[in-house]
Amino acid sequence: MEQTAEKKQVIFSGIQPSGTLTIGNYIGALRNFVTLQHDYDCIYCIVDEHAITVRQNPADLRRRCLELAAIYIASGLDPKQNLIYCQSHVSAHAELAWILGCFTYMGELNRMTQFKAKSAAHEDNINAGLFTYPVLMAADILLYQTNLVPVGVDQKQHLELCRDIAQRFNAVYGNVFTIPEGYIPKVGAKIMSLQEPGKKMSKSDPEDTYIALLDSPDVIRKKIRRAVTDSDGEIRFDPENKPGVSNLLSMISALTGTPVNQVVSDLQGVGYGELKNRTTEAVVTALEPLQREYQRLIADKAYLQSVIDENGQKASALATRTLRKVQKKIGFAPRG
Ligand code: ATP
Ligand code: LTN
Repeated sequence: MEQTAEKKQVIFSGIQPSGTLTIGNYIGALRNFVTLQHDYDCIYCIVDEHAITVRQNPADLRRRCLELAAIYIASGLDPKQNLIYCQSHVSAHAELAWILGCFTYMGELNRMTQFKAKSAAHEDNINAGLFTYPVLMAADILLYQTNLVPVGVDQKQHLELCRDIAQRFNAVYGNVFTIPEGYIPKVGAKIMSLQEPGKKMSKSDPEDTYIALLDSPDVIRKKIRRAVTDSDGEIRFDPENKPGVSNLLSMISALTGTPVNQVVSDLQGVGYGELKNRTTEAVVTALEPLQREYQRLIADKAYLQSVIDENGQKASALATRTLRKVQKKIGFAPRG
């Protein structure tokens, strides 16, 4: 992060290295990281500790951390201006999470819809980490005195809990934490699965339900051609009654920067085949430069490693400041 005379506000966000990133991650989160990077001091974390709340293969997890660093940079984030690093390299995250866990109620965590959904999907592994996941997320955010958190709408509930925890802590110990605000995009905050458009597109689901950022144009075309729509043949934006069609319209709108009603009127008189062609075109065009840059970066593992090493050290210095303050306020014995 560059030192400037005037202190900018702080942005923090994270993405789990739990699979191949999807167009949902891109539209809901990543591309907003890129737009916001010039106006804020930005910290973009690879949240590997969150990823292990679901069982991960070690070799895959290791590889995906560097891949995600490459995706961040390829999408346009400048690693000299933004902190791009791995959560597990900064031990303050886990340490603050422990403390904040003592300021979080079981009842609050029990209400989290992501916990309910993930425990239903992984019945054989409903672990305590999955339950306390939002506490670690709160620690991520609060460690950096974050003002703004760009995320998709599925993270809104976690963000509200983070604010509640911070306010509760501040009420006892004074103004220790900045209270963060969410930044949720107006269009594309929840891109839906191509096969079950009533469900969020997710990188942990089967291949044909999502478009991966690194899918070739051919694969993208095939997946969109097979996307579930409906049988009334009308192109109209109505997420409740026409989730499949509305999902494609949202993607076009978000990726081309055209208001949804304009996209709809441009498509009057054409069929779903043409809607799918236009969606494919919008996705392929948006991803082409990212993919090209990614291929160049991923060939240079030493560079990627140096980015996460250097940025991890800088993040650690920032995080430790808040952690020490918290430890002192709580009454932990001073260090000699
Ligand atoms: P997993 O399936 O492993 O839980 P995920 O695909 O939901 O992962 P995350 O790493 O949890 O992805 O999310 C990274 C960011 O992308 C978050 O800000 C999240 O809100 C956003 N995001 C995830 N899926 C979507 C989606 N379908 N539409 C819009 N934003 C999304
Ligand atoms: N829980 C988020 C990922 C995440 C995050 C964060 C996002 C972990 N820590 C801090 C914003 C800020 C998710 O998308 N599943």
